[in-house]
Amino acid sequence: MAKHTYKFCFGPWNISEGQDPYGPPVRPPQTFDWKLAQLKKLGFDAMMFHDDDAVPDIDSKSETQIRKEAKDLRKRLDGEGIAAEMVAPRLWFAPQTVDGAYTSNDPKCRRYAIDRSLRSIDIANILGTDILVLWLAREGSYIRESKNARHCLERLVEAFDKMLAHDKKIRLAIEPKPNEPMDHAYLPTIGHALAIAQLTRDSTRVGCLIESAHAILAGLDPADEIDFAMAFGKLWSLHLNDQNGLKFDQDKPFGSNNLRVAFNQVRALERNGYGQSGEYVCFDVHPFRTTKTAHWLKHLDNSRRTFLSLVEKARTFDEQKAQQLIADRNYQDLDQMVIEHLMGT
Ligand code: GLO
Ligand code: MG
Repeated sequence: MAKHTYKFCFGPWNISEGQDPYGPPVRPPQTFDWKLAQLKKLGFDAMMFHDDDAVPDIDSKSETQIRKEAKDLRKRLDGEGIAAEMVAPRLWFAPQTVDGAYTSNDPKCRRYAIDRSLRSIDIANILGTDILVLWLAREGSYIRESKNARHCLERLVEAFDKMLAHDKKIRLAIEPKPNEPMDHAYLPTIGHALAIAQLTRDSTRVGCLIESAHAILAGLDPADEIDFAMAFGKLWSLHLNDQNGLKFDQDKPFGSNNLRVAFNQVRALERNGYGQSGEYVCFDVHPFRTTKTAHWLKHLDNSRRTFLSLVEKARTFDEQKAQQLIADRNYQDLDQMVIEHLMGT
């Protein structure tokens, strides 16, 4: 098994203030500069960007202004030695995205979503990343009869094709999530993301991003999703976190809920050589709402600590002994062996 070191990142939204549908923020908002400084202090390598994290109020700005601000940001990032891991169009805030973005029933809104995505690609170019992440937040329905799912898939393909044509190098990493905010999303799993790639003008540039919590919400094991995506060479980014069952998207620290599921994700990453083509390990985690300002960055540092401990656990797992137990179909002892390995006994 090739040994290598991992590179880590998170996004400015992962230093969140604690607002939820039932209550206001509980930590004071901080500037982007402060968040960038914390990322550097924590020793992370890169930052993820929504288009409007990179260029605030993007909808009110001209293409020239957007490019100028992106260039200024690039200079700052270079100065700090921080890379941009990806750019993602935030297609779920604007009034034009109320009924979906690429799959809205209103053609004007679909046009807005595509235009904004093309601007995001321009920003990605300037920031020096070839990855556009597409979390398709509102591409689904609350009411099944409100949209024609077949047309919606065609509209998704049309939008992806426009992005692929806009820039010959850009790669689209689809981040599937089965629900929330929608009742049902059109691309709920990695299988759906990789299947729709086949309908686009360049399937080699349409891949995916796995988020642990999203796989769990789909009732799947994130480790199997990792193996599946990597069998296609299509896992271009990763949002590690944790999730306690079928609830709202919790974005808990990595390993917080189920250490064994986390261990198996790390094993899958190790056996497939994730990171060896420059991919980053991103933590899409949020502080618990109860978190005091003084402990505001713990979830990020702790997720990385857990990840690195689990890399050690994966590398020191007695594969030979495991193989013997497997050959003997003694899965009972294999199960116990994993438990004791994780407990350090
Ligand atoms: C929400 C998603 C979200 C995306 C991010 C990047 O459930 O995980 O955090 O990862 O907006 O597009
Ligand atoms: Mg995510």
